[in-house]
Amino acid sequence: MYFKSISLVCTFCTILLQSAPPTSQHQVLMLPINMNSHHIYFARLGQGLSKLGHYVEMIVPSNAKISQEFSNGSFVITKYHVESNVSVFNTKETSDFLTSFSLNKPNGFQYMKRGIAMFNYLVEGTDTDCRTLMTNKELIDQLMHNRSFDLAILDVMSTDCYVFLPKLLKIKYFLFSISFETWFFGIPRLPSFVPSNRATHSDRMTFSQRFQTFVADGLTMLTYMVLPRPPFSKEFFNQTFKSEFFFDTFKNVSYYLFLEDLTLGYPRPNMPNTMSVGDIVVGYPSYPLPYELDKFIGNSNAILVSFGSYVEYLNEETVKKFCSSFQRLENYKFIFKSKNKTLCGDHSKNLLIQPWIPQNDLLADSRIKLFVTHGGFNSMMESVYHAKPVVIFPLINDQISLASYAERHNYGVEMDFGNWKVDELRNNIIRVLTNKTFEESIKRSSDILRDRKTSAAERVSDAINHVVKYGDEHLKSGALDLYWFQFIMFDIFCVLLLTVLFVALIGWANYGKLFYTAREDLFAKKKSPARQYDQKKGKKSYKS
Ligand SMILES: *[C@@H]1O[C@H](CO)[C@@H](O)[C@H](O)[C@H]1NC(C)=O
Ligand SMILES: *[C@@H]1O[C@H](CO)[C@@H](O)[C@H](O)[C@H]1NC(C)=O
Ligand SMILES: *[C@@H]1O[C@H](CO)[C@@H](O)[C@H](O)[C@H]1NC(C)=O
Ligand SMILES: *[C@@H]1O[C@H](CO)[C@@H](O)[C@H](O)[C@H]1NC(C)=O
Ligand SMILES: *[C@@H]1O[C@H](CO)[C@@H](O)[C@H](O)[C@H]1NC(C)=O
Ligand SMILES: *[C@@H]1O[C@H](CO)[C@@H](O)[C@H](O)[C@H]1NC(C)=O
Ligand SMILES: CC(=O)N[C@H]1CO[C@H](CO)[C@@H](O)[C@@H]1O
Repeated sequence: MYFKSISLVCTFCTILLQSAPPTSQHQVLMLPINMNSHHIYFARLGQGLSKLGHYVEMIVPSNAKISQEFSNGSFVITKYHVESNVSVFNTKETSDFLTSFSLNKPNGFQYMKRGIAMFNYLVEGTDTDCRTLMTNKELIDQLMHNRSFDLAILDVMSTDCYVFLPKLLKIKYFLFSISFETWFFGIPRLPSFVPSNRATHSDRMTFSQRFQTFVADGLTMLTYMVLPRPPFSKEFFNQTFKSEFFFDTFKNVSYYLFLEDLTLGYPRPNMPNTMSVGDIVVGYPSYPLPYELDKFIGNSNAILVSFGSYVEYLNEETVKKFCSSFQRLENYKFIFKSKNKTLCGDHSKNLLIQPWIPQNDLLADSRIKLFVTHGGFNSMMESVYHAKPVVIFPLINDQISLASYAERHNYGVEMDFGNWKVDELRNNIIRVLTNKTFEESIKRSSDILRDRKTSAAERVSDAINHVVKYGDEHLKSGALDLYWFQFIMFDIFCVLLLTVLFVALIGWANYGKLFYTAREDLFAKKKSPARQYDQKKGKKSYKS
């Protein structure tokens, strides 16, 4: 039996090797920002590309926490030394902000003020990482002289500083990440039918929702343009590399790779140099569960609970509520991802707490029936891929729009972190498990997701080969050379409106005169033949 399965696996390997020969061999440099979830997207892309024959090297700060499943992968992870031992995205300040935002729902103005301060803090930290990298002479020398990179993949959320590296190496670069502010990229994703990434609207919006979306998109763009950017870029480049620095971070991008998918978002247009590659985070093989997990689940139905790394932010009260919800569903086994083994005391027979879980393998397991999640993109994609219905507690950013999309499409139900009761969670879990609608809906989306001729990695690989071979000029539309107000035809509407106003104004200015002349005309012509003809035509009473 054992040998048979080994030989079966080997046959499978041979088939795989034969059917997917390396298509190309380019050297690709990846520079994600120092955020755990971004490391995952980039690492998945790195894995996929290196399987297709590319040499991929991901450069991250020494304090980056990269899941061990990637650390012995086929692509290279190079760390550079940074002073701090924790990324700005994982500090107490950041977690406090997230917690207070998701639990207290601060009011608009307060939130905006804190949000901007937070934004600056994160941008500053991200930029500091980059400057540390750029002044790491040894590593930069190696990258410049001991490799021959063909292309770089940067993070949409990176600062201008990150563009130095592809500039230095004289290579083209792609941007990869969630599709924020796509007006910048010259894609006609109009606010009339593309809800913003952090809103709960669907793609069929009322006037006021379209208005909100328009204003929100416009404001975000404006904020981005107006907010003080780290001022050091130009000077830093001048001093460190003694060369002139000119770039337009967004316009000089060869390709935009967006972490989005048709099964988790409304239909959206793309351009010849933009691509949706959300499916990069799914589709890799799953392995049997580790012994402890397998034994714990046994023959029961199980529910997976994971809030990603956000779980460390939950306050004690929230945690207690979760614990008692699990207790009240004693027919199910719960697997809860947390570093704190004693989170629920030691009472629960039906609860296993693990600091790390093989999420993909668990979701692939037929005994897992439901996923309680924060609705992060990776987690949502994995539940769609494995057709596991969800109960979602969205916290921030795109989790909010993903949750509302999922609820609208009956993938599961959405709950509010700041306001929920133990029985509510229990009832929702039972409802999602017993009403077949949820399972059927997500199964259908799973089929749609799996019905692709090429994998995301193959599509990106094709784009890399194409750009390395032919450049990117022919892929870029004229939209990139327009100002935003030209792009959304604001100027044309303004001219039209002004014309209408002008005509109306002239009309109005002449109205009095016109009216006066008309009256004079009327009186003058009272006895005119035309008038008499009119009277004859039938208005007898007038005649008499
Ligand atoms: C590392 O790779 C080996 C061989 O491919 C595999 O058996 C092992 O599970 C991997 N380790 C991790 C932590 O993924
Ligand atoms: C980071 O470093 C500081 C001081 O060097 C130390 O006190 C702290 O425990 C470290 N934190 C982590 C997560 O290693
Ligand atoms: C260049 O890179 C190769 C492999 O990556 C390594 O073996 C070699 O030592 C490097 N040479 C220098 C001078 O760093
Ligand atoms: C660097 O900046 C200085 C001062 O602004 C300028 O005179 C010099 O030309 C710059 N050097 C390069 C190479 O652009
Ligand atoms: C673990 O959780 C328990 C119960 O919520 C709490 O009392 C304890 O302080 C937590 N331990 C750590 C290390 O956070
Ligand atoms: C199942 O759930 C769907 C979606 O929420 C709902 O429309 C339907 O009425 C439910 N069916 C039953 C039998 O409760
Ligand atoms: C708009 C813009 O920044 N274009 C620049 C892109 O990069 C090339 C060189 O690779 C420059 O020549 C362009 O001016």
